[in-house]
Amino acid sequence: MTTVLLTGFEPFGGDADNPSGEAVRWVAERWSGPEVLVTAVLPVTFRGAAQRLRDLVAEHRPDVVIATGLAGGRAVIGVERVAVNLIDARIADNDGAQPVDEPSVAGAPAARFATLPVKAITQRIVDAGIPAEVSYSAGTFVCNHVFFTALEAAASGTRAGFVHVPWSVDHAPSPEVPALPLADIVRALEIAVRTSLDVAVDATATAGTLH
Ligand code: PCA
Repeated sequence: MTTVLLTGFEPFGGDADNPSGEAVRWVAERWSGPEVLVTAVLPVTFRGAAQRLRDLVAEHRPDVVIATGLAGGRAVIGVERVAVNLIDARIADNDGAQPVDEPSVAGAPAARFATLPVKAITQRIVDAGIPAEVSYSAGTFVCNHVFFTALEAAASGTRAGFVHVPWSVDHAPSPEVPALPLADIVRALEIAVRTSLDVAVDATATAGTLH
């Protein structure tokens, strides 16, 4: 049986909502298989989130792992390509911890690439009328830490990666902050899962940036 692990995050940084967690709950409600979908909403703590993800991977042995989180201020879905082995927390996590200049995983390489078909996912989300791009930095906070941990923890042959989402329209902290309808965020995550299951070889068109 093919198994997919899809995670979002709890609110953090004093916000009341996190669209990634809400969207993942919604994807779970709508999922009709035939693959098994396991979902979880992770705590925004360096210690707790990575451990929970490792536990979920060990328990369910998923074929696909997609972690998702909020990138407040971004206007489009960001399909992350690179996880760096670096924690440099600009704010405290929900435990009050604020580690600076520490590795995500001691002794591991400086960076790892997502093993999802990131270009195909991005293209299919755009084709569905939802703005998306390949992103080359997931930051240095809890999301990147979970992304790097997922790539370390996943068994070889597992496809793993991370998708950052903008604020949802209903919960954006102010009208000036870029946001997408929650339904579009949900659809984008469904496309990310389905494309990861169906597309064996990623697209080759450039998704690079000049700066
Ligand atoms: N976004 C944060 C952590 C949790 C989340 O949803 C990040 O981008 O690191």
